Amino acid sequence: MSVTHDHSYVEDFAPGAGVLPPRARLDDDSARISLSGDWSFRLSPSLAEAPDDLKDPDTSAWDTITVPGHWQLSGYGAPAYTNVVYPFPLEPPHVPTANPTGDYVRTVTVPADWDGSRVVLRFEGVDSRFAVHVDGNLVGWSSGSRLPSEFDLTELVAPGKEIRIAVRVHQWSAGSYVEDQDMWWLSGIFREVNLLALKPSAPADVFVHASYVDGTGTLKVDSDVPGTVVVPELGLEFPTGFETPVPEVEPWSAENPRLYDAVLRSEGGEVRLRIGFRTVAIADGVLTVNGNRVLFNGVNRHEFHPDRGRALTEQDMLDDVLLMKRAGINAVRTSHYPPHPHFLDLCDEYGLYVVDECDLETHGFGYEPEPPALPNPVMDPRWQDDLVERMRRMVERDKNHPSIVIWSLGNECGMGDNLRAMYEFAHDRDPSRPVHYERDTQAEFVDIYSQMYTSPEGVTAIGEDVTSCRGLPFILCEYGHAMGNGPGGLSDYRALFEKYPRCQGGFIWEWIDHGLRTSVDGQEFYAYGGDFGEEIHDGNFVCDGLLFPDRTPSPGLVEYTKVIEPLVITADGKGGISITNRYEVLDTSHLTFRIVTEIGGERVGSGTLPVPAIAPGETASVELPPGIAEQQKAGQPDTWLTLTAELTEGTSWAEAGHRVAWGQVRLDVPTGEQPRHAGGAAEAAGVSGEARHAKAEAVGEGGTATAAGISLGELPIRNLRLDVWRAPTDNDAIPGVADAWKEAGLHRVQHRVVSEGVHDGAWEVVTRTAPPALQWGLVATWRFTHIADGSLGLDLSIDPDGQFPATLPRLGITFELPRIEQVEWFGTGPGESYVDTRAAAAVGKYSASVDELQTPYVRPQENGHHIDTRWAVVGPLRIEAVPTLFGLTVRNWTTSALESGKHSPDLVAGDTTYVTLDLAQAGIGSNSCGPALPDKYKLHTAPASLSVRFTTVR
Ligand code: IPT
Repeated sequence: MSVTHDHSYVEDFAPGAGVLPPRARLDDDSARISLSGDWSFRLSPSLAEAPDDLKDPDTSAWDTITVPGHWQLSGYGAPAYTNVVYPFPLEPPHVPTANPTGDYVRTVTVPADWDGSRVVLRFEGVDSRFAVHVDGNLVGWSSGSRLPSEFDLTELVAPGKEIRIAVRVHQWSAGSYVEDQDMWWLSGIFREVNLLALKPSAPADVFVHASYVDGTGTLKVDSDVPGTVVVPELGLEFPTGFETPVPEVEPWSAENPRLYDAVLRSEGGEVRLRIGFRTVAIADGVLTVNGNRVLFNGVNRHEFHPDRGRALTEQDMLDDVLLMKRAGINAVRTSHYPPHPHFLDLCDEYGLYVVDECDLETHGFGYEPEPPALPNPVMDPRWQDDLVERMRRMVERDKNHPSIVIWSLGNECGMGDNLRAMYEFAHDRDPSRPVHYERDTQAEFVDIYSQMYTSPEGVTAIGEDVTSCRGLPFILCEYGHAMGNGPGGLSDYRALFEKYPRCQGGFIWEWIDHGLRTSVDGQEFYAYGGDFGEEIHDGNFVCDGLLFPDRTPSPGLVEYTKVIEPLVITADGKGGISITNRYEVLDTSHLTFRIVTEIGGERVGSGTLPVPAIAPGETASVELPPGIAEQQKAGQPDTWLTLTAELTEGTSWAEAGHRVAWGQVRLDVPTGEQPRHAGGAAEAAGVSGEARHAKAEAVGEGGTATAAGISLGELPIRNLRLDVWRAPTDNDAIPGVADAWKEAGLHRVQHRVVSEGVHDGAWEVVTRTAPPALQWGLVATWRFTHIADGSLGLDLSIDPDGQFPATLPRLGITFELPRIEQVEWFGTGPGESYVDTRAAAAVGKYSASVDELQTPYVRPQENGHHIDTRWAVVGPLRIEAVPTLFGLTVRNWTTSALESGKHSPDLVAGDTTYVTLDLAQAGIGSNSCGPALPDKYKLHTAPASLSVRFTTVR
């Protein structure tokens, strides 16, 4: 048990010892041996229990582990999730004695022909701190989990001989204090390890400077070993260290990521370079790339895979990039650490603007702690070397990526001199890129004004006051918290980014849900905080992405895609179609425009629409082809035209035919009065609608209606009742909105029949729906009428009574049917939609199974609503809105099961289907981390009515 060798480095403030200076990651022809694969592995629960045998370990009894990987996802220890709080006591630089220690050992033979080369052992990422031993010699130690470290082994190896590498990795270290990112705590060698042979006569560090100003490029390549730069495509050949004008060159941008292959030749070898000419500038408070204002349609990306954690494969990274490009996303903030370098290669190649963020967060200390609270590490001089070194390691590694347009110091550390020192390093070393840090709230030193989760009103104020914060360009480095159902209200932000030049977009929080694939009793689900027995944790706050853990797009990504699409297609108000090009550099000539017209969801025509090339920023009005203009004149109800812009030819990121934008125009109403939906208004705020009194007899032979339910012929429609509750979304629950609704008793209302009888030719039932113990209620009058065609009409009117709550989660009716499988409807789809998440909902006719109608949010919650439904066929029952539209929800479990479920296997279908027709439902918002739901999306309690007809279909 005795520890004889020195482990004091675990709690050292320094960044490392015995490590080589950072340099650019190069694609060169130096020899290398990948050390990915099997290593011998042993996990000790604490440092004290880790045997002191790394000089000559007997690994015969050890396990085998795969590198790269996290030990918690390889069968050792357990993942743990906290957001802000540290899972250990705050007494930097100390860490708990129970500090899991992973020892990795493997051998490798240094090739005989490596004689004369420097032999370097390179780690791309080890979490959180590690020491390297080679053949019993301690080589050094390093820290900075998401940063590379290199060790010079030259003196310790002999060509042709085998060496034994032993790496001791510590779960906790002084470094953990500055790596408090909102994610799983996962340890180990999680990125590649390589053994490199560097020839002294070959470049080891290169800095490419490629700019583009006023149509002309300039190129200069600095190299630690001089050589010649050759760019065959440009006919260029010139020495390193010299600046060369490049007159005929295409610039690099996210939309047109033009790269030029180049090679740097030196005596000792070649370095392949991919050069993108581009200039980032800030002028008049606007950030430009090549002179064009950029609007960041961005996302915050953590590295995540549900089985591998942050140990991503190249395919995982490509999947992310392709999904982003196909969604029209043009920017990524690498929250909150430098990503695997291959991801940046992909961003260069496919075209994504990158905010490369340093591996730094100290959120759990508070922003500006005052004594006696401990200083935040960014204020404490003992951390300065480590923090500046972190910045240096990122900038040096990544400086040659054209995709990186902004450096970011880190996230959520408050303010301190160490940040200023980091800024100064980055600014001096690379003046070509602005530097970002959101908690420098007054922009004392940073080059960009940045906030997170600001309300639309807040963004408006910043847009209006162009001199605030030194007049710098403004971005939302985080907004649109994509936790669970949502985010809502994205269109409101987009409008502001277009209105105010300095408001240059933002980055949705975040890209992917970090749910870890787990199974219990043979049932698979995605685990979140607390599922591994953590004592302190932050539950499902780790699942707040636009993608589900398996990278399936959530409705949030579908919505975001629509909100940021590069063209806006609407009615032009003059009988034609207006198309606005929102691209930064592309015109529309790469797109084919397809028209489909439908009447009541049935296709009546299709074709292509010739559209002249529209330049970026321009709007064109296009006349409808003659056939369609006639349909428009005919004015049949629910005649819709859908215009889709598709890629004419395939690109590197999508096939020909990929849809980049679409719009719908309703042809049967004057184009000046285009509705956003099928039919009349059903706004969340106050539902109106004429009760339609069918000229019919009171419910007779065909259907029966009582307070308990109705039946249509043989079909029982059970438990028909008013419904005012939804399973709280994360955006309802976290800010306490759902608790306020519960205080008003909305989750447990009771129903009382006040009266029933025949009135004015209808069977009229009056009910009062009210919570126990409270004095308010909703009085509903249900008028059932038998209609000549055999259907049953329901005219419902609702009046709140007493001290009713100001807002409701929903106002609808719910009933039960014997279990059904399939639903067809005419309204909005194909995915779910709510009043503030309906941009992507197109009017049309859809069909889906009840299973398909459920959105599998990692923590079960309200989902699957379709706003503005005109009619639905739910199994044997047809429901038609006359004339008001309803929100449709169909599921095979109750709201209360949905509410109490912790993971998807908790939701079990029974033999009953629950159908809810909403008069209105509250919007979604993004209040789990963001502003309150805007008033306009709340459902204000007010008198309301609904008219529907039920028919059986066989
Ligand atoms: C913000 C963090 O920067 C981010 O990492 C994440 O935790 C996000 O919140 C919530 O999911 S910080 C918050 C105080 C606004």
